[in-house]
Formats: sequence, C-alpha cells, structure tokens
Amino acid sequence: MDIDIDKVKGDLQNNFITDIIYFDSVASTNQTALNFDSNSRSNGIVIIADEQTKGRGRLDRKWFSPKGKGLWFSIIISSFKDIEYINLLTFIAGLAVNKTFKSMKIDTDLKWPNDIMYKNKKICGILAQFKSTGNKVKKVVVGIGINVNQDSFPVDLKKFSISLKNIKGNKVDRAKLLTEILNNFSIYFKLFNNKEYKKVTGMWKKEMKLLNKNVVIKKSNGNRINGTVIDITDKGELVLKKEDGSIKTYIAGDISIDKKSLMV
Ligand code: BT5
Repeated sequence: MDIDIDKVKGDLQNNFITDIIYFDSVASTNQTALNFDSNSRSNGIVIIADEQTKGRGRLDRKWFSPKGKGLWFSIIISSFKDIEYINLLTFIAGLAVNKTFKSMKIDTDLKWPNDIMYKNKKICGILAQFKSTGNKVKKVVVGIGINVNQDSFPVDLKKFSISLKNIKGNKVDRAKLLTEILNNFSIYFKLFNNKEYKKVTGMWKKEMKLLNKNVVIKKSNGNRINGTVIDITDKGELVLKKEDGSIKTYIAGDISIDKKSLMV
C-alpha cells in the first residue's frame, strides 16, 4: 500500500489521535474498531484498511470500498462528557473532511446528516456507531469513507458517486489527505470536548446547501415527509417546517430536494 503510516503519525499535529493501526483488508473498519479492546486506552486510535470487503453504511447498506482507491478508516472515541450531544461526532468528522476538500479547492457541501457532496454526488460518507453496556455508551466509532482514486464506479453507484481523482483529473496522495483530515478532526474535536456545541452546529450549517430549501425526508420505515429545512439543533437534529405548517425535528432519515420545488 502506498500510505506510509509512520510518516502520517509523525506528521500529526497537536493531536487527539494516539495511534493508527493499518490492515490490508478487513470486513469493515467500523467493525474492527468496535471489537477493539474496549478500555479507555483505545481513545483516539484510528483503524484504517486498504480494502473493506463488507464496508457498511446506515441501515446495513453496502459501502463500496475497493482496494487502494479510497480512505476507509474509523476513529475510536471512548471518553466524552455529554452523551446527549454524541451525534455531533458525525458533524465533527464532516467538518474535518469538508475543510480538507476546501483546502484542495474542491467545492463540497455537507448533506444532513452524514454525507459530503460534490455537485450532488457523494464523495464521502460517515457512519458513527456506538458500543454500550447497559445504558452507558462505552465508545463511539466514527467511520469515514472517502472516494479518492477511483476512475469509475459500479453501475448502481455511478450516477450518485464521485472520487477526488474524477474531480481533479489526477491521482491524489492518500497519505497527505489522511494527515490533513486527522489534524482537522483534532481541531474540531477540541470544540466538541469544550462543549462548544453551538459553534459546531453553526459551522456545519454554513456548509449545508439544503437550509431553507424544500425537501423530502425518507424515514427508514418508508414514510416520506415534505417540508422546508429551517434549522439544525445543537444536538444535530434537523428541524423541518412541514407543509401543514407544523414543526418537527428529526434525528435520522435520507433527505433530498423536493422535485416539486425545482419546478417553480
Ligand atoms: C454512509 O451510509 O454514507 C456511511 C458510509 C460509511 C463508510 C465508512 S468506510 C469506513 C467505515 N467502515 C464501514 O464499514 N463504514 C465506514 P449511507 O448514508 O447509508 O449511504 C450508503 C449508500 O451510499 C449506499 O446504499 C450506496 O447507495 C451509496 N454508496 C455505497 N458506496 C459508495 C461509495 N463508495 N461512494 C458513494 N456512494 C456510495
């Protein structure tokens, strides 16, 4: 593999990240991270693989993770102060990756709750998973999947996916990319640790294209709700003004532009 992990470790600055553990191939880095030694020493460890054979998205959807072509990694977090703000860890990861893309002059935006998009195509997906005993969350694993050097995608993904190479026209150095993302993650994580939740959501909202837009939210039970996105709460929930005027908050769902609103 072309990522020199020792060099990446050496280039980490002021970092929350304590170690990076590399695998050639795993089923899912999130799964490996969840199974990893559960005591507090795992705080800040990154599990990264060159390939995932069973990479996963939300609701057990497949995440396409071909060998050597992307960054597929998971950050273990086992110490947190306010459990009720835990969903913001997905936002922290999104902000870190988005900032890194912006520094490469790539004009990406954040899509609630866990995607990074380039011109309506997905370039990065984030999946936070929790391990708990009783009602106490023991650790959170924040999985980040980034399409880096793919030339093309399988037919079912083609229309909605894009890689950095597709955008830039040339191969992107995965080691440099990883270093910058981890350094940015540490910066945003500090805000989270300092309980600056409003600041985190404020920054996230600025990078979000669908604020004040008419959208459709598809729930996992198949229900579809139309409305206007009016806000994101400090805990990362989406606030929707429904067509009947009532206001509702959502913690999960798939969101897309309401095609009706494009016709006006
Ligand atoms: C996500 O889920 O977007 C979260 C993806 C998280 C992947 C990382 S990689 C490291 C870590 N280990 C794991 O096993 N997972 C994490 P969701 O919003 O549910 O989107 C899933 C959908 O994205 C799929 O149903 C496909 O339609 C699409 N998809 C799959 N692979 C893709 C890819 N490489 N690029 C763009 N879209 C993809």
